Amino acid sequence: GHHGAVIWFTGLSGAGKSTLAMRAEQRLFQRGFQTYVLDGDNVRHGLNADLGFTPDDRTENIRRVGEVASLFANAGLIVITSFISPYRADRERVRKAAGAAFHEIHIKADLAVCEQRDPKGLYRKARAGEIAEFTGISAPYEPPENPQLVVDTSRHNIEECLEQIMRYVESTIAL
Ligand code: GGZ
Repeated sequence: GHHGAVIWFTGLSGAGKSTLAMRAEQRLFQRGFQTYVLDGDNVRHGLNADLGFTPDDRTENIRRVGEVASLFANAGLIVITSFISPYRADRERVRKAAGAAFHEIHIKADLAVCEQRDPKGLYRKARAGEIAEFTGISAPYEPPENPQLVVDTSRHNIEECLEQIMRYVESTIAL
């Protein structure tokens, strides 16, 4: 299909990836595009239920998500993926596989802001040593060097961030 694309969100836990993915999906759907969000909720409980959060497991998580996203994009969908995807090399591998249809969007927020939000209490648990290898606390996050778009959720509210994403998508993908 002509409109297939992979919109790849990357960012820390609590940065706002899932919220923005759902909101962008709604907007695109209203405009008549076929869209689908891949995130931990629909992938880590099923396809990737065998994977945890070791470096190797995260790499495999992202590899599989990239393959599925590419298939959906080839079928004409605008796929939005919402994973921390902390390793640059993993994201670059997906970019190479998906080609021109790949759009990397950094959903950016300072660690301190994410930790302050802590919507699921995971940062608190990570600080207490109850969760090992937690991204930003005891596991790395490698920010993108040349993302197609950076959306800073610590400086802009959700609506403004959504507008930035939609402006990018409408000017480059969903024309
Ligand atoms: C990071 C973790 C961890 C560890 C559980 N590190 O805020 P959330 O809860 O809903 O999103 C996080 C999600 C991250 O899964 P991803 O598939 O996006 O990660 S990756 O791309 O790195 O493979 C968080 C929760 O799972 N979570 N343990 N140790 N986030």
